Amino acid sequence: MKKILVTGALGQIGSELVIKLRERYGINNVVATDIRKAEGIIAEGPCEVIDVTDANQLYEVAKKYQIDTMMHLAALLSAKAEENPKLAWHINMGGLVNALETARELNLQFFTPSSIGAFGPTTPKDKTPQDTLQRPTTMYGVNKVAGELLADYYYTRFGVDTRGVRFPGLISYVTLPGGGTTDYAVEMYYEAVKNKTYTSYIAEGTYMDMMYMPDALNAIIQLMEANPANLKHRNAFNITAFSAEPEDFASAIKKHIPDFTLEYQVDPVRQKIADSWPNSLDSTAAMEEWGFKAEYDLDKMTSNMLEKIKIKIER
Ligand code: AKB
Repeated sequence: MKKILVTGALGQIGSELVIKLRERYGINNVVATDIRKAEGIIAEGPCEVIDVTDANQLYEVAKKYQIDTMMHLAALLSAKAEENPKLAWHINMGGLVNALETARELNLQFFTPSSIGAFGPTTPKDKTPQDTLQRPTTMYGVNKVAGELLADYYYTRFGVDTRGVRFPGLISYVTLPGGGTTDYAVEMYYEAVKNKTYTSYIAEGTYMDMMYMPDALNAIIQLMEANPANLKHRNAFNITAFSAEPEDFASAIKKHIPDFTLEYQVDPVRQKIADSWPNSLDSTAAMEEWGFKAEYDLDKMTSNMLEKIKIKIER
């Protein structure tokens, strides 16, 4: 990876990934693209406004900067996709095909994330295997499974060096997620610092995989730099840091803010999505094929999140 283009660069993952990639590969070697105009720290390096559903724009920008790697992050998340399934298909699938076509035409290395959302209610719920039944019941899940297959297809059919992971819920204090089902966990940390109380839209006892953003960024870089000879799966590696339900987050927060309280007002739409997802993934394939390892467990992440949010709010 020498010259990288990131789509969705202003989103929850992109806004941190761009900074990390620029530190590693040089500020001028990472082009941040998004449908919105970049400002602040992201705008200090090369930036372009791109609508990923416009194949030509994507191709022209990749060509202009002589890109050799694309990290395609632009997508609608699960809850937003359920609100507007047709738009989700247009952005998530239309954008992905355009990105893969650019990768094929310009011979780019390619990363795109899948998600725990690629599984469905008939998937084994605990220690979900790498290769298993995938019959998701959400539009986001349909997009993610199709995306995994499409990325595999571009590798086997055209030799495009496609790679990817199935992300769990990602937790970060830098940029808020938007329109996801796992977003409740991020909201809980902010509300704990601001008001010492949070009302969860996800029900007690609902386990989902989670990960702190630094581990997610390291996973992307490690996978992209991995020796291709060791990759049996290439796309859609299960990765996870820990599995947690709302009460687990509350207990971890209470170690720092003892009078924190958690209440519930369950949103049936997002709860139905969460109920269709696994409780916990098995990430053995990622560990064996490219050495994936998460550094942050729930307690370590909680200390860091609370400290960073306090600083951010007090500023
Ligand atoms: C979402 O909740 O939609 C995402 C995901 C798990 O893919 N965070």
